[in-house]
Amino acid sequence: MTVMEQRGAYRPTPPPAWQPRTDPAPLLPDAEPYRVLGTEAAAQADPELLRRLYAQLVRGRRYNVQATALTKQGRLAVYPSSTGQEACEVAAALVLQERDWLFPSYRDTLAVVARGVDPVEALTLLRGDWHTGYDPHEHRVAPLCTPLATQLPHAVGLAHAARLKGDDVVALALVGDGGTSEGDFHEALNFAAVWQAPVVFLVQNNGFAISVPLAKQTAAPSLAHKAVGYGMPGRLVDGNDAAAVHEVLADAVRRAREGGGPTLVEAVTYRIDAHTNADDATRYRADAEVETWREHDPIELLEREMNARGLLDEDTRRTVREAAEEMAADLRARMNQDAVLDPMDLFSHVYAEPTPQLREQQALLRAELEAEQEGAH
Ligand SMILES: Cc1ncc(C[n+]2csc(CCOP(=O)(O)OP(=O)(O)O)c2C)c(N)n1
Ligand SMILES: [Mg+2]
Repeated sequence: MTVMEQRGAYRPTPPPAWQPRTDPAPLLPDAEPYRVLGTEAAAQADPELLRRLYAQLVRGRRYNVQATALTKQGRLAVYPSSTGQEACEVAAALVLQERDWLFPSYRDTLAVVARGVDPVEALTLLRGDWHTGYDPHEHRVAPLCTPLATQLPHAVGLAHAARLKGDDVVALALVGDGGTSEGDFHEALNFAAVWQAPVVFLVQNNGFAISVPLAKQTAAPSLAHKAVGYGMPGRLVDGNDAAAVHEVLADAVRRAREGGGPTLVEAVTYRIDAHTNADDATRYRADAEVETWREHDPIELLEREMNARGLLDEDTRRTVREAAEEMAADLRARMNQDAVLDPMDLFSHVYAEPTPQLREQQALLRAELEAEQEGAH
């Protein structure tokens, strides 16, 4: 049923954001990114959560390495690695309830897999085989979005619709620092704040939009400050501190669920690998900068904390490593099988009713394929 058909039920009450705001102070982000690991706050972190985060971080890094290797073997067309950003990916997946929705960008395969999507299906699009590759409804994960920031208005629309229907659903949308310069970012945040939609925006500020550094992307004091202009809180967090990202996102998700409206979270992190396997990052950034960030590695930060609290013995470490290796071996084996594809699928799902041009192209391709078949006999 469309919204128009259920017009009787479509009676949104004016949301609280329609009250004029006078004090921007509560919306402002902290001056420094929030940290948990290595601080006094770490003592409060739940050991079980730290163990889950750790297992997923290790698995995620192994996934990035394996997927990158598959591009070199010609098994994967392109892979935007999130090595260095695993804490954001994993925290975003673990913070949601089953009924919530995740809206990823092309760099967020790890979040998608950590939410339960099959590791091979999550690569279908990047392999160039088929549309999304997985059923978005199965795990409530929207398609990996290649056009920058378009996933944000989708997330707001879904969250707003869920709220109108009375469904207890929060949408979490991921976007990069470069994506914050898109019109879709503005439209999504403005709409979400005015309507107090239950949505959380997580900006992974990894320092670059391909070769464009953050300093050329924005003149704002931080990306989190952008929240204030829309009338929602902005939070700044260390994006390599899995416990901190999880805590900040958990607060934002809770707030959204309780009707408090959207939050913009900026996670300060770094893209250790090149933009994709097709990019040469040495052309626009110095190795020394990469090395500095390697010393602030999300897995090592968590390991250090867990060691200090006696939460990581050699057995646990081995079990986690072995599980990651098993996942990688399975990914390798299945990605090495040739996909069986029907070239005519190119025309499926383009429009509900194919246009005359599409029909014409479809007929042309069919004729060519038939001629090829005949030639083969
Ligand atoms: C609308 C749109 N414009 C341009 C591009 C080309 N493009 C692909 S990735 C990228 C950089 C995005 O950087 P950022 O948002 O920081 O994300 P990151 O790749 O760092 O995760 C650009 C410009 C695109 N995919 N979509
Ligand atoms: Mg970026």
